[in-house]
Amino acid sequence: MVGRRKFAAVAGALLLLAGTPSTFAFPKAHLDRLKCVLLIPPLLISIANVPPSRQETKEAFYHSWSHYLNYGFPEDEVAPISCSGRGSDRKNPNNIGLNDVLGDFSLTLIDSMDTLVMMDDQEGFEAAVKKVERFVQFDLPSRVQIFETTIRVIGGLLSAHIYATSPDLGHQIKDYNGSLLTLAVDLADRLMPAFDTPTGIPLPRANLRRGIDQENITETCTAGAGSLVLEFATLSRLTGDDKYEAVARRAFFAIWERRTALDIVGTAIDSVSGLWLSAMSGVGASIDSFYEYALKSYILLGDEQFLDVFALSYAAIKENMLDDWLYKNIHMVTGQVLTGWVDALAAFFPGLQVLAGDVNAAVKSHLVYYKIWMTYAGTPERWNYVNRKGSVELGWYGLRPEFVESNYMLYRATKDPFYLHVGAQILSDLQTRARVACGYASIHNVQTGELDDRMESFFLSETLKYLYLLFDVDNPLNHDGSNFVFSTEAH
Ligand code: DMJ
Repeated sequence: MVGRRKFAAVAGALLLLAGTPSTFAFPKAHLDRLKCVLLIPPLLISIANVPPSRQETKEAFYHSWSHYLNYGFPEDEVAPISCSGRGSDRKNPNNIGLNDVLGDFSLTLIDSMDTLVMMDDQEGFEAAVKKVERFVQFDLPSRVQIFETTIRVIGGLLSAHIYATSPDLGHQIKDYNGSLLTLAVDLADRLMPAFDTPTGIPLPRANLRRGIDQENITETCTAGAGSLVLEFATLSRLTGDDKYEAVARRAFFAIWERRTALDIVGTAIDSVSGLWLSAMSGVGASIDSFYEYALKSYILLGDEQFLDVFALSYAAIKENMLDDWLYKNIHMVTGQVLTGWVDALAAFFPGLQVLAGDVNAAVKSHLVYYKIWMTYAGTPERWNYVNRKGSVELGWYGLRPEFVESNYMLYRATKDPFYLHVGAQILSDLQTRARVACGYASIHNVQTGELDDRMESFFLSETLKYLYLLFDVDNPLNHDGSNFVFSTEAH
C-alpha cells in the first residue's frame, strides 16, 4: 500500500510541477462521478447505484450526525465506538485535554448547524435550531478555553443566526426570534472577564458561572489569544455593542506589538506580563490561526491594519521559515531552525496561501501534506522530515480538517481535477479506516490503524463540510462573490 501511495504522490507532484494538465490522468466519466455532474439524461445511471463522492460525503455526515443525536446528545460528543455520550471530565477539572473543549453545552449540536445548511437540509437545520433553543444554556460550572469556545460555540451560533435571519441566503427560518444571537451574547459575556488583564491578552480559560477562578494559568498560545476577531467583531456588528470587537482587536494587536525584529511572533505568551514563554515560531500548532485571522479580518472588516500584519508576517514566514518544500519551526529572534518536524495543523497553510493569492506556493506546500496523506492515509500529528526511520513523531490523526480545507481551497482556485481525486482518496481512507458503528473514530496511530473512541465536533463542522463543498461544485457558497470568509472552525 505504501508503495502504491508513494508512486501516486510522485506522479501527482510531477504532473503539477511540469504544468501538464492533470486532466489527462482522469477520464471525464471519472471526473463527473467525483463532482456528481450528471450526464445527458439517457446516460444517467441512478445515484443509488453509483454513489458519487458528494453523496457519499453526505451519507458520512448523516451517519455521524444521526448517531450523535441518538446516542450523544445532549452531551457534547458521541463516542463513536461505544455509542455513548461524552461531556466534560467532571471528576478531574484539570483534564484540559477534554475540558477546554467540552463544556457540557451540546457542543456537536451547535458546531454542526451550518453544515446542515451547506447540505441544503432546511428541515434538519430548523430542527437543530429548535434543539439549541430548548436545551442549551450557559449557566454552567464548566471551565472552558476562550479560543475553543469562541470558535466552536460562538462561531456556530452566529453562523446559524445569520442563515436563519438572511432572506438572500435561502435558509431563513420563519418564526425565528433571534435566540441564537441571545445565546451568543450570553456566552461571550461569560468569557469577557478573561480579557481583563494588564496587557489585554486574554487569560486562556474562564469558568462560565464563576468567571476567573484562582487556579487560572496565565500562559496562552498565540492562536488562542489572537484568533478571536472574526467571531467577536461579528457579534459586535450584529448587536451594535462594540465591546466584543474592541477586546478581540486589542488582544490581536497586543500580540503583534510584541513581535521580534524579524516580524515574527512566538507560540506562547504570558497574558499578564506580556512576556513570551516560548521562543518557537512556525505556521502550525499554537500559532496557525493568528495569520489566518490577520488576513480574514481584513477581508471581512476591510481594515488595512490587519492586512499590514498579514503582509509583514507572510513575508517573514517566507524569508525565515521556508526551506524549499517545508515551512520549518524557528527561533523567533535568531531565525534558527528549532525542530525537525511539521505538524498536522500546519496543513491549513496552503489554504491560506490560496486566499492570499499565492497559488503557486500553495500548490507546492499542499503536496507535502498530500505525500504525507498518501503514505499514512491520514496526517499524523507530527511528521519528522529529518529522522527517516522514525518519521512519525506523534502518530495520531484526530480526523482533523486542515488538509481537506487546503485541498478544497486549491480546487476552487485552480479547478484542477487532481484535487477532486485527492478528496476522493481522503473520503475512501476515512471510510476504510475510521468508520465505526456510531460515526467516525479518531485514529490513535496512523501506522497500526488503532482507533480512539472519540469524534471531535470539528469533524462535522469542518472536515465533512469542506469535503462536501469540494464535491458539490454547484453549492451556492462556491459561487458567492461576497467578502464572506470561513472562520477557523469553518463557520
Ligand atoms: C479546529 O477546532 C480548528 O480548525 C482550529 O483552528 C484548529 N483545531 C481544530 C481542528 O484541527
